[in-house]
Amino acid sequence: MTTETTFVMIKPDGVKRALTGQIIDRFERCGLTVRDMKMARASQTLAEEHYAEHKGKSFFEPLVNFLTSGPVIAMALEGAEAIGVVRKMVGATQPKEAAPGTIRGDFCHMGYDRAAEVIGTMPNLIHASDSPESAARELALWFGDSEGFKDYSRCDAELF
Ligand code: 3AN
Repeated sequence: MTTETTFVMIKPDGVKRALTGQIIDRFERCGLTVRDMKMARASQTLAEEHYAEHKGKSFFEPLVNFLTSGPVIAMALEGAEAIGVVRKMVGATQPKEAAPGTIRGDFCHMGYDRAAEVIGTMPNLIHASDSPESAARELALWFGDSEGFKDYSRCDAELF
C-alpha cells in the first residue's frame, strides 16, 4: 500500500448547499487524514489553471465561471492509495451516472440536470485529483509549497 496525498475540493454548490460537514465526515470515517484545509474563493487565473486540461472545450468558460461563483473548501487528504480511494468515493463525473453510495450519487439528484443546462457545465459538488501527477499539480496550485500539517497522526492510525 502506498501512502498518497490527494487534492479534494468541495465546489461552490456543495458549500452553498451546506454539505461540507457531511462530505468531510465521509473522508474522515474511511480513515483519511486531513493534512491541510482552507476555504477560498478561486480567482479567474486560479480557476483557469485548475481546469487547464479543458481549455478550448465548449464548457471551459462556464466551468471557470461556476468555480469562481462562490467559495470552495480545498483539502489535502492523506491515506493508503488515497487518490484512487477518494475518486471511488466521489463517483462518476456525470451526476446521473454516479452510483448510490458515492458522494455525487448520494447528493447530486434533483435539479442537477436542469442546472447543467442553465449554466452550460455540470455542477457535481466536488473535485478530486485523478492521478499522482494531477494531485502534485493541484496541491501546488492551491497550497503552494506548504507541506500542510504533517506533525500529527490520527489517534486510530494503527488500525489503518
Ligand atoms: P472530474 O471532475 O470527475 O474529474 P473532469 O476533470 O473530466 O471530471 O471534468 C471537470 C469538470 O468539468 C467536471 N467536474 C464537470 O463540472 C465539467 N465537465 C466535464 N465534462 C463535461 C461535459 N461534457 N459537459 C459539461 N461539463 C463538463
